[in-house]
Amino acid sequence: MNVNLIGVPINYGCDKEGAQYGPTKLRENNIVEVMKRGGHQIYDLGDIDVPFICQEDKYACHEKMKYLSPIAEINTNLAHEVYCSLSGKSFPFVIGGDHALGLGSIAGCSKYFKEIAVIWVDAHGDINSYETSPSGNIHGMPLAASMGIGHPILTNVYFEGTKVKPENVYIVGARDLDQGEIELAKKLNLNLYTIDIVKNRGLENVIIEIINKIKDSNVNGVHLSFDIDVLDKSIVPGTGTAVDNGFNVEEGKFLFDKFLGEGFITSMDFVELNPKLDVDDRTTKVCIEMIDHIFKTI
Ligand code: 4U7
Ligand code: MN
Ligand code: MN
Ligand code: MN
Repeated sequence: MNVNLIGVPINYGCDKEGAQYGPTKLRENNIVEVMKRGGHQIYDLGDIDVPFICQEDKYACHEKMKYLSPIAEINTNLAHEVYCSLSGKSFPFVIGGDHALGLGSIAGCSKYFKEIAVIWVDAHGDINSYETSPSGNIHGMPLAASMGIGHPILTNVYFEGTKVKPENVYIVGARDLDQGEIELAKKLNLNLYTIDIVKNRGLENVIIEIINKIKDSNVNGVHLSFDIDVLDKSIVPGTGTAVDNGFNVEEGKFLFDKFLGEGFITSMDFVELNPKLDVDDRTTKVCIEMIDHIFKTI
């Protein structure tokens, strides 16, 4: 298949030095060659422009959200690149950078397919708004904003209104949810598969349930957003908000086998590598191993 590789060298969403070097680090480690091993035509579209904003201006646009204005701008550009990729029959593979970019990916996907499902694989829910966020970091908000919850500057990125309906959102592997996120998940009756649920019911059973639910829904596209912090803290030292009790590499690969093997995934994010926090490039190596697996499966 044709794949468009899109880098988003952003750390404004996590407000931590290092996440912006993810795309460069992955390219230095031959991500394009690795993706080609799966027999695909890979078009590296380079990086989305990320303007420099000084630390002093982080709250310039909103007192409870850091770097709101540049994040909205970057996501608008990303959304259009994803939309154009899909229009040109190329699979968008978006690498970060922090998870604030999920907002743009989903917006582009939504504009193209109209009705979409989102599978959010993450130790976190990323369903905060500025009212519930304990940090003000927008990488904890993209999924909420995509569902139309939060500040209008975020919810109206690329086009006005809701990008994905709550009933079409599936969160997998969560184990560090904030109080406001737990309450929102309940209120919206979200398909939330916490790590406890996954371990109780078994990863395969949970994945099969999600696949069946998606097949029974009337969506035309499925976006898979993979935050590497869903993997256990011990495996990914090079990520900004690592959490223990996570998946191992085999479980991560199994998840890709099942979801990608289904053939219904139409775009993907791969986010939150922070090379500055990494130890002996261990996390980069895990990322490359996962990406190798993804493109051999897809
Ligand atoms: B990531 C957090 F408070 N929930 O909102 C927040 F725990 O994209 C973390 O999943 C968000 O890595 C993590 O700041 C965002 C925190
Ligand atoms: Mn995330
Ligand atoms: Mn996370
Ligand atoms: Mn994180």
